[in-house]
Amino acid sequence: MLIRSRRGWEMTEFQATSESVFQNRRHFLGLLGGAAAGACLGCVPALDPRPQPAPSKVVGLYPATPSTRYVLDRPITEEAVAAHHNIFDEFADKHEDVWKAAAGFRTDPWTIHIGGQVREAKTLGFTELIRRFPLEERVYRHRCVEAWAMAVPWTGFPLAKLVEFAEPLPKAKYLRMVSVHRAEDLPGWNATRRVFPYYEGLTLGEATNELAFLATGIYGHPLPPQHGAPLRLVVPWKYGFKSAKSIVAFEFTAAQPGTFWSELAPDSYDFLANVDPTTEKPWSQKMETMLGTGEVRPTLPYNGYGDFVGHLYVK
Ligand SMILES: Nc1nc2c(c(=O)[nH]1)N[C@H]1C(S)=C(S)[C@@H](COP(=O)(O)O)O[C@H]1N2
Ligand SMILES: [Mo]
Repeated sequence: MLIRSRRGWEMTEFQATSESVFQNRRHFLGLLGGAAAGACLGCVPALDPRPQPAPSKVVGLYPATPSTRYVLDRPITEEAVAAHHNIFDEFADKHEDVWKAAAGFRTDPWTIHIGGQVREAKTLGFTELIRRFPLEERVYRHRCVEAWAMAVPWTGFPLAKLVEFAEPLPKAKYLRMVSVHRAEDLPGWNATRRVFPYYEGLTLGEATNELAFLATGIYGHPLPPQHGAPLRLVVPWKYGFKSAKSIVAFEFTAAQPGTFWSELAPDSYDFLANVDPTTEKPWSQKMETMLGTGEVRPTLPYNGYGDFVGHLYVK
């Protein structure tokens, strides 16, 4: 995601760079709002999406059985479109460059740490972790705060299963997730003054809601690196930036943890970041543009998932 504001300690010599990035963002949003939206987003690149070849260890897990519980109100986005328009700032700033910068990123072996307020901290390999949970396929809408949207089939398991496995202590009230921090393999790590690793958080009520999903695959095969291999969060009622990619750690906390974007730009992003058509933050969220088709649709409260999650936010 491109940056809209800088941390207080960021120095003015970087202002010019940040401003030009901001201008690009404005240009992009202009395209979304205007007649050019279809031209900009509607083109399917003639490139191969280069999914990760299925490692032998996961053979037999894909494709997983599709769930019929979650239904879409729009067509599924073409795989090549979704695979070439990504936000993964540790790799590259431009959406269309992420898949190239991420190609060949090593995701095996991959170690995951589960700790904080839990009965006993655990460290285990990705394959060992996912073998514990039956995988299923779910189609979900995805809504980025930049006002583009897509609809994709994820493969994975409910985050609630991982929470159960972690055995949180009664004082655990939040779940913090941390993305990969192998700086030497992430060409965007030092490209801005943002401080990686990327980190996100949910309340335990959100983390155990049935919609909260840990994806290991997309379009019937393991995740390619640009989508957050080998394991990423998917919380479809929230803006896309909540869905941390390439997770290496889960930490249960008593206090609300900080999150990457809410700490970078607190006036524009909040901890909850639920999709909300009535807000103007960081700009109007009233409409959204589908990737691939350029179709413009009204934004739905909770991205259309209010029946599942609305009760979490009743005051
Ligand atoms: N580690 C990490 N996770 C991330 C991001 C990121 O830059 N770094 N971008 C977020 C944003 S803003 C969005 S919209 C989604 C995009 O997911 P996709 O590229 O698979 O569509 O990933 C989210 N997860
Ligand atoms: Mo996003």
